[in-house]
Amino acid sequence: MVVASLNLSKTEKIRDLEIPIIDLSANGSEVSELIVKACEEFGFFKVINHGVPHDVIARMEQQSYEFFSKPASGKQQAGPANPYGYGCKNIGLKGDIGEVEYLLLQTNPVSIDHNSKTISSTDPNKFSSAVRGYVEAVRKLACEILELMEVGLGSPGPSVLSRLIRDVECDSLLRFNHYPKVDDGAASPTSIGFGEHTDPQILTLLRSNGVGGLQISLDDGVWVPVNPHPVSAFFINVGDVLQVMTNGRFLSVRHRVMVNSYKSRMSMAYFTAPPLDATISCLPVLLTPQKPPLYRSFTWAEYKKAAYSLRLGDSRLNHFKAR
Ligand code: GA4
Repeated sequence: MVVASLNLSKTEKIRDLEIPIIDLSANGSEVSELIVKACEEFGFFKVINHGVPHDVIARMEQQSYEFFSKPASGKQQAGPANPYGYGCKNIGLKGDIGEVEYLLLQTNPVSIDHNSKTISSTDPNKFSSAVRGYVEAVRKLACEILELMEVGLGSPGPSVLSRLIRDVECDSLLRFNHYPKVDDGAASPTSIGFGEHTDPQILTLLRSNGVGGLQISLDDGVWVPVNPHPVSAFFINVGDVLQVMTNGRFLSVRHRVMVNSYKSRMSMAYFTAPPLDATISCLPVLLTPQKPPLYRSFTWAEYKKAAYSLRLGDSRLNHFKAR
């Protein structure tokens, strides 16, 4: 266990900054431009008027709340997170830890139904129907954002990115996190819930319960707190695969979650990933003789294997640079 990583450096800088808010009900071409700009500048933005029905979110949040309210023995029935299942403090397979408990699920219908039986033995159908409804709605939102993004990038023809995550074989994941509030006396108020990292996938769609803690890293170690949004919003971040597919134009943003001593944070993250055998390479529209590919092509399975063989905070993309 690497406990040292829980302490923050005293020299660390925190800065407040307006995170871009994108209203998806606004005019299409303007929205496309704003999405591209946010992905280039921050690799991070919020969306409002996103079309995910309130009751779909509320049902999913309720199920998550009920799961984390169970005694430890009940939660452990969901199986250890290696890598999918219930995890408490241990993150990944290489000894990272954080002040978090979580449930990590694959999102294909067969896995959802199978896992629901151990996650909610009293009412598995209620759990699986909430997950199915939520996944369907957030995947639709992810496709919409990816399509707008490709229009903004000037990519001709049907969207390559949304096709990858619509595939029945896609490897997208759903993660529920519970960051219990820390006892004032027992831990410092700057404890790490989830250490700094980038997401390996294409795009992440995140919701939280209105308790802060998420921070994004801009450059040179400056951290920006992402405050909860007053109206229903999703936080969107660019993952490693999207950085590769845009030839480094979009930033896979480093982020982390801090815990506090006044209120528990709950969040739900949907990670959109391609099928395991999909080849990841730069979108043709972004390749020019002046801008050759920064990364070599690889399959998602290859990338995922590398991710699980490294530590949470390691930079995986360095291993995939073109020669
Ligand atoms: C970060 C993004 C997702 O939460 C996740 C994480 C995964 C895990 O918690 O099992 C990883 C982490 C994440 C990146 C590197 C590897 C894998 C822990 C870890 C040390 C589910 C994912 O896909 O990658």
